[in-house]
Amino acid sequence: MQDMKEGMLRIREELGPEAVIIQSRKVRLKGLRGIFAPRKMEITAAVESPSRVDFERQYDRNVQAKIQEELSELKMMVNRLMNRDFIPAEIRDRERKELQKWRLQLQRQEVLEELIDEFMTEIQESLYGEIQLTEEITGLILRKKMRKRLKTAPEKGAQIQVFVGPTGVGKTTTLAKLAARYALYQGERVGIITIDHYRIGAVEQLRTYADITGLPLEVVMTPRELQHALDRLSGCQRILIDTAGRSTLNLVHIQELANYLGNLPPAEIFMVISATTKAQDLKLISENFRCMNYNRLIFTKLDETNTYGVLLNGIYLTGLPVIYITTGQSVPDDICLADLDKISSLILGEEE
Ligand SMILES: Nc1nc2c(ncn2[C@@H]2O[C@H](COP(=O)(O)OP(=O)(O)O)[C@@H](O)[C@H]2O)c(=O)[nH]1
Ligand SMILES: [Mg+2]
Repeated sequence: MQDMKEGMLRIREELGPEAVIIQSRKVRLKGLRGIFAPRKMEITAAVESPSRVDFERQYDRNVQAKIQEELSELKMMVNRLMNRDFIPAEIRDRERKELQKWRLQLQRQEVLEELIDEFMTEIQESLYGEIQLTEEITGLILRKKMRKRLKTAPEKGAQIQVFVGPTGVGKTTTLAKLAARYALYQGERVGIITIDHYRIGAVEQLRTYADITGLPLEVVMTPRELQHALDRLSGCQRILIDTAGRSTLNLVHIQELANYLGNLPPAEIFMVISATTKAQDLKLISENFRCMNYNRLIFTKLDETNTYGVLLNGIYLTGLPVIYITTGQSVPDDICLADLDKISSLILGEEE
């Protein structure tokens, strides 16, 4: 080749428009001829593989789209902030009043103050400068935010189900309700174990239920006995384990009970909480019983209170789903699956 221009043309012809020059230099032809002839041009070129080129183009497009997206988000935020300044004072007052009304409603329902603050901030943020608040709109947004936090899970129905929690909350009664459901309604083979031998009359209470339903009952006094009882009941599709209610403040007793459960195969461990529990006590319960590795919640005694914040608080503090709600002393009737829409309505004061 004589010069660069000719080189470029030939490269394009042979390798296509994607070709790039990697190196060029002037060389002499070999032998005697080379000494007298003008120097020739040697060009090294290469073609990038099309897949790599495509990939880089796509990558650039993605980056551009992302930047575009972030820009429009920023624009929207600036617009909102600017609009906010134009909201007349009387409308802003109205907003404050609306939020205050809902704050009071949540306080009446004994929702934790920190959770109420979170809700109020979230409502304000989702409205910022876009629409004017009315009671209806705030209510709808609050319901949506609340619904997002409330959690349930499908009735998992693990073979082994354990009931733990403070004293007198309804562990034994709830176990009896579920045992009857499984045995009578679902026709399952059910076995019951109790590690509650501390309280006089505790075993008798369960024995009465077991006798009525004709279910085998094992009473265990040590962790090793628990293992034996599980072996004896291994033919059962369902093994329900009752535990002694322990004072929330007695960490030694709670740990003692946790030792029983340490070697248990995977199980549903229900923390049973009374709906009449005070908000501050609920914090203690959720923390002090943690060593029991409970993984689901049951709320009892909803028939004994008109404040339902405890359900929301319980889910918020433990991060766990609520599965059952109990609403009375009647075995086996007074139990149902948790209905989150209903719980939200109760907390928002929309249902009696
Ligand atoms: N009102 C009402 N009482 C309940 C409910 N569940 C249990 N109880 C009562 O609460 C008391 C204590 O129940 P128990 O099962 O012995 O509690 P445990 O100590 O946790 O085992 C008993 O009188 C039960 O009848 C409920 O959902 N509503
Ligand atoms: Mg009991």
